[in-house]
Amino acid sequence: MKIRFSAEVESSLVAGMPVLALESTIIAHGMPHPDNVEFALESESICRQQGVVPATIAVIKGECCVGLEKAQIEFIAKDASTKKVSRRELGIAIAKKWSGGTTVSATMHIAHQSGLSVFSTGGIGGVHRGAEKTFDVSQDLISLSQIPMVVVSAGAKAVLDLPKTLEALETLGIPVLGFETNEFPAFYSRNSGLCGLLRIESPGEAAHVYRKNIETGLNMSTLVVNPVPEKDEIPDKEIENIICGAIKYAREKKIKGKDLTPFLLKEIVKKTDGRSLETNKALAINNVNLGIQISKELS
Ligand code: PSU
Ligand code: MN
Repeated sequence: MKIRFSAEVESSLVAGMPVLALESTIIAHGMPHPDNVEFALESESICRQQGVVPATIAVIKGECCVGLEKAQIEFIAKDASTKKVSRRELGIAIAKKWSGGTTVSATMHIAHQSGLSVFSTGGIGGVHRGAEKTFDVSQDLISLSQIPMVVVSAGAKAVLDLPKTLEALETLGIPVLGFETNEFPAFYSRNSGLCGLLRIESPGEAAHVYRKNIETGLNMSTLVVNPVPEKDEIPDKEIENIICGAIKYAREKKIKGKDLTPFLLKEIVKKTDGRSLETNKALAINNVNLGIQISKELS
């Protein structure tokens, strides 16, 4: 596979230094401009401060890029033609010379092909509410079951059906480790009421389980779920009504498929007067911090 590496990422990979993969749909379609640029640059600078090279991944004019220049981040964050590229659109995006933010599924593919093993995102995609009628289940779950990495997320996005998502993770054979918790976090909130995860206390434990999976010849990811910090969370009870309202509005407007998640996130930002955006940034940064520590353990 043809990959364009930034000089920084390339030299770190050659030297065996820790590199953390970061996705770009969260930048292009998950947050408004200019917050998205600030978030992306902050994520990268936190990595560098702690001695880990950030590898933000995106497709730019048909090229799979691993490690972006500031101007490239600004381009995908701002340009209205930026697509949402999941793994099924990867070949199309390259053939058609598209530019796009890569979702968790596409980012994992490119990251793994590049030799990266740790990836931090905000919240993974999963089983949508009403999936028994719509069949809307994120490709993220399939990629997690097929690509061996450590993926750090604040659970699955709260707009989803979390119990069904957790069941699907089990069916697909994806181990879910709770960082300092045994409860599946609910993205904006720390709690979902879904307990019984294996609780880990350190980044080293995540690295250890990942290594054992690899040794066992298993190709699925190790999903580390990391609750949003308490000071940044929007408790379940406060956000649930807003989420239900946003889903209802999306149904009225017949928003579906890949447009649904970005629509819901945007709607929730509006209805919380921007508070959900602050929470989204905080949980994603929290995941970057944990990803940094795990990538150091593994390098
Ligand atoms: N985490 C966030 N914001 C996002 C996403 C994750 O905090 O926008 C993106 C990821 O790229 C994920 C995608 O892969 O949302 C899920 O989209 P879908 O539900 O269409 O599979
Ligand atoms: Mn979908």
